Amino acid sequence: MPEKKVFVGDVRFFSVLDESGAVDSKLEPAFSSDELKKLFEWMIQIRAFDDKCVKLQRSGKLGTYLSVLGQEAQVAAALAMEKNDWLVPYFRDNGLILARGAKFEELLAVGGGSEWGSQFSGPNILPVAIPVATQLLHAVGIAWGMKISKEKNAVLVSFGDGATSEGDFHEAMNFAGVFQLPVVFFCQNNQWAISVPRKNQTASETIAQKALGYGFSGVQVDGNDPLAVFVAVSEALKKARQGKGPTLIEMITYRMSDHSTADDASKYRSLQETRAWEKKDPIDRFRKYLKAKKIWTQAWEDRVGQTIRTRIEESMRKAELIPNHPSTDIVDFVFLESTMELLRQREFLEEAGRREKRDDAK
Ligand SMILES: Cc1ncc(C[n+]2csc(CCOP(=O)(O)OP(=O)(O)O)c2C)c(N)n1
Ligand SMILES: [Mg+2]
Repeated sequence: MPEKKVFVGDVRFFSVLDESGAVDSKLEPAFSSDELKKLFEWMIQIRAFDDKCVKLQRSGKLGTYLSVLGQEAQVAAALAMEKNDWLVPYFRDNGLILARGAKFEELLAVGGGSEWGSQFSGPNILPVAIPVATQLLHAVGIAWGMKISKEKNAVLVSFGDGATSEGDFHEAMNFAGVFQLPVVFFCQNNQWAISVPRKNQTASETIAQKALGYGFSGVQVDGNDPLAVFVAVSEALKKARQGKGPTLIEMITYRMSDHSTADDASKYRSLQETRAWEKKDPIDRFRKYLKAKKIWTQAWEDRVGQTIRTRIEESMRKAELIPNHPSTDIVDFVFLESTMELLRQREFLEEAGRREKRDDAK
């Protein structure tokens, strides 16, 4: 039987800075010194905020917290977005959300249990999705709406390597491919999904290649290189806005922290592995690059760090002013017309609230 090749795939790895901070000048984006400094500031800002959030959780002031440590180059993806684009984040995206204009106090309110914080100040940011991969379908829905209404904007949806094992991921990718939707799938492959290593997540060589199965392109990018992340996301968003369909970006990075403040990663991964990734730290690398360009000085970083710490302290007071929810919200937004059972539960919650107030007054 005669045979012919019917499909040939191609997946590239893209980086601009190497691990020592040396740049491939042909690929360097045209940033001014101020823009480069801003990018660095965003990264040290999220690292400082992250550190504070872990401490606040430890002292009982925040709920379970998921650290962004090691993944700070994600901020570059937010900086690549335009105002009218939409960001659909997951639970390890505080860097993306802040760089898109949300305030520390809003994230602190969310971390403390108030959904009012989710009305983020930045433009077009969906609330953080906690159920793994559900947000991919929301993103595709928004992108479909954009296409129908002929808007020339795009959606960036962010998720982890673990999310690629969910049906939602495949449904979203398939739909986006068939309808050529303006969406960028931004997969932060940090090598772990809680205790499940990347090699147990999928048998395919790369996550990026999964896009080929759905009829669009996938690219791997060095996720600890903020310039590479910026260039790859900018190009993919531009392509989406021009009506040329979706892209899957696999950002290769590493979760330096435990999965969350409720986890202990030393139980399932080696210190040796974590140490090897320490050498690829995105902030250290970018600092070396800025230093070589004579843009960075220790005095400047210290000054910026001090301003950030002051702003974080102020935001803790502001977060307390964001109200919490009445407990009846749990039942009030389930159905348009409530059921007898929910109404019974509502009465119970109201009575519990009244009891709490009486006890407080005593
Ligand atoms: C639908 C669903 N199943 C399970 C969980 C519990 N869970 C929370 S995070 C997580 C792993 C996510 O890994 P990954 O997608 O790689 O993101 P990362 O935490 O590494 O950033 C799991 C299984 C959940 N939140 N939602
Ligand atoms: Mg992961």
